[in-house]
Amino acid sequence: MILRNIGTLARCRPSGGQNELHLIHDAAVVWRGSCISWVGTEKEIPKEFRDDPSLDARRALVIPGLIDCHTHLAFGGWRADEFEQRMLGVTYQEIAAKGGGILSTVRATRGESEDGLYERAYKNLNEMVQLGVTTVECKSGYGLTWEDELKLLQVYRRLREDHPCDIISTFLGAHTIPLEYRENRGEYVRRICEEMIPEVAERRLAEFCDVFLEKGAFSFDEAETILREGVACGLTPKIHADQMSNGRGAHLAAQLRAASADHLEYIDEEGISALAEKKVVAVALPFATLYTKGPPLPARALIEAGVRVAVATDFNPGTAPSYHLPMALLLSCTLYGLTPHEALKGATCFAAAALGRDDLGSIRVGGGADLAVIDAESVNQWIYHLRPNACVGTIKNGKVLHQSGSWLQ
Ligand code: DI6
Ligand code: FE
Repeated sequence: MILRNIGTLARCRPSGGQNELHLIHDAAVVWRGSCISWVGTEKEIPKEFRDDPSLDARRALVIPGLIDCHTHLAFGGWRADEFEQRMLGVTYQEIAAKGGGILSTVRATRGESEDGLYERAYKNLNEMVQLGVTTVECKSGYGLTWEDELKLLQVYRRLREDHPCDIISTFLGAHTIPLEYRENRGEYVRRICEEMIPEVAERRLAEFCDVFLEKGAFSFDEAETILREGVACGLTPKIHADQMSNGRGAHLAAQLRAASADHLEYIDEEGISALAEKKVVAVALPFATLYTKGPPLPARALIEAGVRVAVATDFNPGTAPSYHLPMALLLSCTLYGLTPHEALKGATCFAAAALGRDDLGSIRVGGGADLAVIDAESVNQWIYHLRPNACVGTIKNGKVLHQSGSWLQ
């Protein structure tokens, strides 16, 4: 298949800085099966491909299929009532201290069946596809008993089998201390380490192990214990780090050579150097900043230090109730000062890096044909306009999953 008549192609290769998108104008992409066989200008399409069937991109912008590298995709219920409270001035921590917040979603999730959670997550994924998303990282963390964590991880396993998107699972049993263990948190940490992590690893239910290192959640020492146990069992660490206070989460991520350190609104200069030195990807989550009215991530300082900054939604019912990744890209510009080009690199090949997946997130020969066709004349125009139906086509492994308008004719 040839996708021709591409106005601008953003290849987003891993080389180069945050703003280097490896653009080609008047481009074409050729794939056979699920794999890209050729990329270049339309004029140069080699003879051997010229008679392949083709799709007309109608001068659109074509980018790699977007990667949402941090979501809590499956959960029960919503928390719109808490949102109203927060707008009236009650803080996230105050709500959590009264048994709301994460614990309220834990109650709702425990009350849901695996099938119910699966159906809802599947629908949400389909809406993400319409925005150009083709790969989604999904965290457990709203079960907090082995049975309920397993239920969430099974949902992700089924999605991995049934849904055309790439689904990457993360075990987040250490999201918060469940109510039953509030007086005995050591016992919960022990259970995570001795009972849950080995089973998750053995049954290959997740690739990553994540911890919410924060006041009211897990301490530095607890996070270190849990993540080291994960490493011992073959799970790569990720950390919810320095989100609402500086808990030296970036340092721990660097020490453990985590795949990513996520949030980081309260990171300090030393933390930035630590991430840079150990090449840990920083994951910016602007919806969470927006909804909690948190301070901005020092994105410019991170980039200048040489840290790759990924951008993701953090989709969850508390601090980021949206899976609109293009809107997260816009917010990473307005809140953190990224440029649209830098933001796009953060949701493509740097997001792939946060997932340890070099095979994803860029348009190159030999890579999977994961593409989003955007009806905009440039990356700047696309992000700045935030037009609701800008994504007119989504292609995953060479198959068209979403199409709108008449670009295919
Ligand atoms: N940080 C967040 O922003 C979410 N989890 C986390 O570790 C919040 C999750 C929630 O409020 O339900
Ligand atoms: Fe999160």
